[in-house]
Amino acid sequence: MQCSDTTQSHKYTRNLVDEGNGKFNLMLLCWGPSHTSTIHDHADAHCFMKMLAGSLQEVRFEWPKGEEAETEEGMVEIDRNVLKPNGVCYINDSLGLHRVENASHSEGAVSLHLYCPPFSACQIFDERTGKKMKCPVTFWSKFGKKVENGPPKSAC
Ligand code: 2CO
Ligand code: FE2
Repeated sequence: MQCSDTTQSHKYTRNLVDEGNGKFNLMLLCWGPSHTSTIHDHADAHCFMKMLAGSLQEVRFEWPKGEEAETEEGMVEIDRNVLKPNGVCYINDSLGLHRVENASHSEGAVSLHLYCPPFSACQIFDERTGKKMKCPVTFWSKFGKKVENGPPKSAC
């Protein structure tokens, strides 16, 4: 399956593999060198992740405090994990937020993600202020076919 030409884009791509009859989304994420996600939540879903190739760093953060949480200190980092090939990781909203980054400037990475239940929007956070924004999550390809005319990239 063609995943994407990650050397031509500035953002990792999300590639839907299976919808699990509406019960989950299984997807491959393809990361070019230095690609990174924003800080995001997982819309009350379980998120299981396994590294298939390359390596990624996961940085976890606390939820900003309060409803209108804008902090002067910035968001609080709680953990940092390096995921090597075959490494697994799990997160849900009760464990905090995370940012996932390909720290390599030369190698790509591929990770397999299972979200249960599936979601089509999540919240993203500004690390400096804690301010959050809802954003849709989109697919670069579905079932091996590139999604045409869709938004090119997810904001997450
Ligand atoms: N949750 C992000 C996404 O689905 C990827 S980081 O790993 O959970 O785009
Ligand atoms: Fe995530």
